[in-house]
Amino acid sequence: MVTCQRFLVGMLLVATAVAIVASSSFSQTQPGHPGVVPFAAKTLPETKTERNNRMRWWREARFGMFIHWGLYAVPAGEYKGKRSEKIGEWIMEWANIPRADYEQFATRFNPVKFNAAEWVRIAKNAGMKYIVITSKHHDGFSLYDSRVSNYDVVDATPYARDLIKALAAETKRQGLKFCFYYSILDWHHPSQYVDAPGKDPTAGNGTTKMRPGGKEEYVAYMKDQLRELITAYDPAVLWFDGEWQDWWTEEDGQDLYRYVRRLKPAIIINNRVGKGRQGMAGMSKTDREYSGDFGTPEQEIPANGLPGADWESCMTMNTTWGYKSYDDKWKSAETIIGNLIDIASKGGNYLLNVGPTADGLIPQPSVKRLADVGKWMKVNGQAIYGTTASPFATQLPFGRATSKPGRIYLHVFDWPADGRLRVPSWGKRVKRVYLLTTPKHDLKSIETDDSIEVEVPTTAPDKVATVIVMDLDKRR
Ligand code: JFZ
Repeated sequence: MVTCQRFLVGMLLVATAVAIVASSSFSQTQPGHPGVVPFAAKTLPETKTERNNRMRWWREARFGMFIHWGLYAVPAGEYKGKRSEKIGEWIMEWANIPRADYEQFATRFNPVKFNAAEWVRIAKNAGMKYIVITSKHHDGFSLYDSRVSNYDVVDATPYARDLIKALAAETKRQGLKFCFYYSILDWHHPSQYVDAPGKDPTAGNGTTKMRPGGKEEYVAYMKDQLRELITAYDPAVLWFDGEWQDWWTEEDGQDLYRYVRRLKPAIIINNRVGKGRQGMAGMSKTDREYSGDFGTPEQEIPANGLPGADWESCMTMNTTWGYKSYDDKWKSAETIIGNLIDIASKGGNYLLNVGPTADGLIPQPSVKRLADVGKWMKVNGQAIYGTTASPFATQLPFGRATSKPGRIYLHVFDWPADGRLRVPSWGKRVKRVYLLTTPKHDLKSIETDDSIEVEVPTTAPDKVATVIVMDLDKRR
């Protein structure tokens, strides 16, 4: 009796899978598409020096722009009058939108106001050194001209032009690094379906199931897309996501890591390619070797520095990654500057997000705050770029610190009312102390047995964070 039932369940599953495949009018061509360049079999292991050379630009950059853009900007957080506190790019999940209905948004995605030069100018002017844009998010829609899918901006939208091509060229023209976000979870690919109570099997969901034999096809599809993304747009970072599926393993992650690094040995890949990441804290577990070059805390900043670890905290400017017309919970420019300083003082990078509208504009509240951050970075950038973590064992009561060889930058948030800044000794002798903005004017300082007292102006030169430089006595 049991066997018959199991057979019936099996048949039902296959039937469902077949139904799902048929449900989407958009086909996914088979892997091995003609015209894709052959695979370069280059050995991977790299020396510490080679790794340091590969990671150098990224470690020195410290500040990047994340761009979540796609079909979800069309409903902008509302579906059939239904709104949600949930993140906008997950509308296919929380509004339980079947694949065939969600695809209709493509017919309304026409970003005629998109201006690649303006977007890159906004990032560059804010002091950002690299841009990471969603080439394909969980909804499976490709924001570039994919030759292995016609569910993309060129074949499926009235815009019908390759957005990514324009942005990649402009990013490089203005001297920033161009990078991609790519989701392993794919709510559109016929290999995956949803088996959750009350959910349409073709809607979005935190987890999907893989139909029998679907994984090989899907991995080949991903590899085809990643090859065309790398060979056509030459990204400096691959920022994977959606890896928390039970059908995705660390071995899959290691294989994909090797595949991508062999296509472009200098590329940098985050730890969401494999299974190492521990939730929102984002750093990789240590019970074994996990694939990926850097940890990815999300919407949070580690309490303390992570010496020797490469990590990057990604964060929204309001409470959504993808555009929602009604999300106005914007962080202040002061908070964003404080986060950047806090993250740099702990040896990390800050990947700050914008969610453009469907007609191609970065929301004005984001533009305004990024311009304000840029004003601070124009004056104080040297205290962020190319710095390493604070040398102080404990958190400074008045702010944070960043380091360079022979120099400490103090970032003072809470200015001493008595005009005396007390810096705990940390074993180094200070040669000179001065405001970053007045390098020729020394500030008086006296060393006590456990601190250095610096005489500072009565009012804070910068109301957000004033940088004081301490040049160290190299002799000891
Ligand atoms: C993921 C995406 O789902 C989200 O849409 C956005 O792209 C963000 C940058 O990354 O968000 C996550 C990822 C992991 C968890 C929660 C949200 N998690 O581990 O709980």
